[in-house]
Amino acid sequence: MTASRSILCGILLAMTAQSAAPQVLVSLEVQPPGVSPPANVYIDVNVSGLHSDGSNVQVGGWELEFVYDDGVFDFHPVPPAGFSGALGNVFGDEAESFIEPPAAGVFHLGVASRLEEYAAGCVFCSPPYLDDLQGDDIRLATVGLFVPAGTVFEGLSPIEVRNLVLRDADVHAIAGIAAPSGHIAVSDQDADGAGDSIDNCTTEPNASQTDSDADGYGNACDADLNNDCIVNVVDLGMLRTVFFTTDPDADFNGDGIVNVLDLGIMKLRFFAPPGPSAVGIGC
Ligand SMILES: [Ca+2]
Ligand SMILES: [Ca+2]
Ligand SMILES: [Ca+2]
Ligand SMILES: [Ca+2]
Repeated sequence: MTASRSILCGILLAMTAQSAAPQVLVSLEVQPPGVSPPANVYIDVNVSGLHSDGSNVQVGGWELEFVYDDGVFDFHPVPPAGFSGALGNVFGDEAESFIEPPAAGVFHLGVASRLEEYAAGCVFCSPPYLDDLQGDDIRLATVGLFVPAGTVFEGLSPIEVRNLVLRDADVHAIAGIAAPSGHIAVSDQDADGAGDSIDNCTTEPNASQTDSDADGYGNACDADLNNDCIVNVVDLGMLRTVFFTTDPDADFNGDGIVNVLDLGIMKLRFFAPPGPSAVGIGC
C-alpha cells in the first residue's frame, strides 16, 4: 500500500468511526406554540436518533433541570389527558420518576431505571415494554405550564434545559448530548393582562375589561353607542345628551364621568367600527 493510500484509508476509518457515534438529539416541543393568558401550555422533552445509526443506544435513566420564567408561567399540576403524571412514556414498574422544584422557575426531573433489577428474570425483555421505552425516538417528559389571567407579557418567554444527563441501560452517562432551549410565544399585544384570545379590546390596554353594554367590545374601544357597528354623528348626538353625566356606556375611559376626554376618544374612532375585540358580537 502506498503512503497516500494508507493516509486515505486512515481518514476513511476515522470518518467511519465518527459516523458510528450516536447522533442523539434532545429537543423541546411546545404545544401549542403560542398562547394568550389565561392558557395551558405543554412542553415535550424528546430524544431522537438513539438507534438510527445502528449504535443501539438504550436509555436507562436520565435527569435534567427545566428552566422557565416564573414571572410569566406557573407550573401546571394537572398533566394532559392520557398521562398518569407530569412525566411521559414511563412504565411504573420499569422506572421510577421524580420531579422536584429546587428553586422558583426550575424543575429537577428525571427517571431512574430499574431495568437492571429485572435483568435476571427478564420481566421486561419482550415488547411492548422495551420497545416503548427504548425506541429510536423517546418522549422523556412532558412539563405542563400555565399562564394566568392578568399576566402582563407580550413576546417570547424563554425556556431552557440545563444539567442534562442521559444514561444508558448500564447507567453510564451518554456523552456529547447538547441541552436544548426554546421559547413560548405569549400573545397580549396591548400588555394589559387579558390575552389576545379573550381581550375585548385587543389593542387598547383595558385591564378591567369593562363592557357596560355587554356587546363584546370593551368601553375603551366602543364609542358605537347605538350599536350599528359604525361611530358617526348619531353616536356623537347620543354622547351630547349624556355629557357631564355618569352614563356608563359613554364613559369610555372609565373615570366615572362623561366629559371632553371621552369625546376625544370618540373623535379618534370616528367613521370606524368598535374594537378590535376577540369576543365582539361581530361588527
Ligand atoms: Ca385590551
Ligand atoms: Ca361595549
Ligand atoms: Ca354607531
Ligand atoms: Ca370618562
